[in-house]
Amino acid sequence: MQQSTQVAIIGAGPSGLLLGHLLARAGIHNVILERHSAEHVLGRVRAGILERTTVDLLDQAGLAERLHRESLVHDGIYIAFDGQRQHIDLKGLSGHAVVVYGQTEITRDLMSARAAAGLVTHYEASGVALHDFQNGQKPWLSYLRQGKPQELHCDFIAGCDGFHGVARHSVPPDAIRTFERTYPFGWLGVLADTPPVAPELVYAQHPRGFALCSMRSKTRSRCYLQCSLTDSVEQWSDELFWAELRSRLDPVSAAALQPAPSIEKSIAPLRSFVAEPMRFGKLFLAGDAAHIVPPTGAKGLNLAVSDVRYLAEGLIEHFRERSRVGLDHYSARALRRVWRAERFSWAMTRLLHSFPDQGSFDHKLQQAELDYLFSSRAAQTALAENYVGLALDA
Ligand code: RFL
Ligand code: PHB
Repeated sequence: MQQSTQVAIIGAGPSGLLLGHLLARAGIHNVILERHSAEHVLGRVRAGILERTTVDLLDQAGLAERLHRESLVHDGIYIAFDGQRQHIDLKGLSGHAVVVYGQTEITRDLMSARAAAGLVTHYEASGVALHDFQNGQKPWLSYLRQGKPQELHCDFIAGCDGFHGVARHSVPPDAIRTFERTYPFGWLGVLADTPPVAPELVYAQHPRGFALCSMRSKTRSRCYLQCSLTDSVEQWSDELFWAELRSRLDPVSAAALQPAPSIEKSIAPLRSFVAEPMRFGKLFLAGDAAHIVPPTGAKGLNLAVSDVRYLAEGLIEHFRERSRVGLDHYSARALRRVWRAERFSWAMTRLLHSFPDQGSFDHKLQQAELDYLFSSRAAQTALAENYVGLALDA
């Protein structure tokens, strides 16, 4: 079967769904192709922290009604180190707070808005392949639905298909440059119905490894432990997880920890990755398809949202005014913000994790950096400004 649309979007994660929503609001027809089922997409537990720029955009797009009802506003975070817990007053230092609202909930809100507007998402679309996006012709996608071959013809393709997606891999190797750092550890995450150990997130540096106590609500915690890349989820019983978490926290946080059965448990490797540019003719990459940050800075989803905002602006300008300016600037504009978030995410990762190959000098520097952070308002301000999210380019 052959279909056509103005913008064909690959991937129904937050990037693809949000782009589809912003375009549809501007009267631009779009179709999303997603490899997995809607249930599978909703079952992935991921991000939890939203920057104000993300909340503002969701607000402007009419998507934040439930978010305002159910999210938690956090004016600060804690950093635990050497038996102490230091409060970083994000709001006091930067003027802004962050919002706790799970990626699952944003995805659910976006899916409901898309269904209510009658917009088309083809779930379980397999074998998506990209054609004619670089040669000045009209691009199109081929794929299979229930085993039957399909074609989707379009003016532009948006590759919102995450790090392992097909879009970036379809670009000829000589047209793309990639920058990557992998880390010699992963994060083991547990979701459980137990009250958070503190009213705000606790990031802990400890000789046994990094730990993070985050949350989804006042009764549901999301906690992470730095783990070995060779660890498997089966090796980590709930008892072992909570005991290890307790051992890495400061005494005040540890005393508040109430172990509970896990609802979800998963391991994610940590990676820094950027692909340049983010445009190839009529193909645009957005979100994790173009870049990955280690989760320590809570930036991945927020970057996906800022990419989508820039891309939607460019596409809307193109279809309304026949102007190429926004699309021509998309890649450079998005990458500027991406690299600043890459820097911050790398710095937070380096500051808070134990690196197996770290020598005694590096270890001392890490301790000195935390000591400086605990005692300097300027250092805390720099952290706060980045954590709450840098302003978007005009
Ligand atoms: P996604 O969410 O990976 O969605 C991509 C979608 O594309 C589909 N797909 C395909 N569809 C069709 N054909 C193909 N060939 C396809 N290949 C893939 C996939 O099935 C999927 O549905 O990318 P997107 O939309 O760019 O969104 C990015 C975010 O998901 C990601 O950056 C964040 O989750 C990162 N992240 C965090 N970000 C934050 O801003 N704040 C946080 O607090 C935060 N915490 C985290 C995180 C990521 C984590 N993990 C698991 C890596 C915590 C963790 C543990
Ligand atoms: C989360 O709640 O999942 C979360 C919060 C902060 C991070 C990473 C993950 O830095």
